[in-house]
Amino acid sequence: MHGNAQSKTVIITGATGDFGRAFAQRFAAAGCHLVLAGRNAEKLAALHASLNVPCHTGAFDMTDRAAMEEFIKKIPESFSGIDVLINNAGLALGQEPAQEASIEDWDTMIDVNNKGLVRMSRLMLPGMISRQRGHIVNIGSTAGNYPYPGGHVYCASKSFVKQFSLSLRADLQGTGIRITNIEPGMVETQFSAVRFKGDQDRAAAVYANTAPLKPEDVAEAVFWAVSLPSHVNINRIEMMPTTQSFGPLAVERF
Ligand code: 8X3
Repeated sequence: MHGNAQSKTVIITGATGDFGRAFAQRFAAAGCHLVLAGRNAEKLAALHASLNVPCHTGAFDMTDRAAMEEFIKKIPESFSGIDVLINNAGLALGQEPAQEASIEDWDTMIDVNNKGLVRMSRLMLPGMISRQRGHIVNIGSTAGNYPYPGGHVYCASKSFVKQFSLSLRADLQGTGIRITNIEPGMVETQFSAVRFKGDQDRAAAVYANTAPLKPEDVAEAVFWAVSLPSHVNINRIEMMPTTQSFGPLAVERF
């Protein structure tokens, strides 16, 4: 292993989701101390109990700015020297054409994927800068690079994450703080069950008869970027299953 990941304190949002759990397990395996944020206190407690490293957990909703600020204010001293923020909380809701999509779903995606992510970043950066070390890993998506039917706000929210990540790098030059955007394609998780609001058959069809990435594959990419020596910044990692590639542009014919 490169660097000294084992001595790091890592905060993970969306910690009880499939990605969050895989990230927690990967960094715990390296001996990191973890701060786990999620909405469900019971699931956080279960995850905490399954990990053999010091953990602090906090249950709040990423759309609740006051609760987020309170959570950050109350991080115990022994966990407060955060080295790595993994902005993982995020979701897709719906895949109807834009003109039929739910505006509430659009608001929720923007609130969590974008507003939640920028607020967490803004709140954690001053401490990282004062400690002269830190790494923000944003969980983007191939959806931020390639549009697809019904992707509208989800795709746009992930493009936002990509550009925000790159722009942060410009502002943080001279601070030593690293920024990485991880852009996975298809990964078999609860992502599609959430997108399709519990329609398990439709969700399962997304991953049927192919070989999607696993959350552990994404965790390995995150861990690699964080483990590199501090003079190396990985700007972006775009990753897909080998079974996923590109289609032609669509042409309307008369
Ligand atoms: C998830 C990948 O292609 O379902 O971010 O949008 S995709």
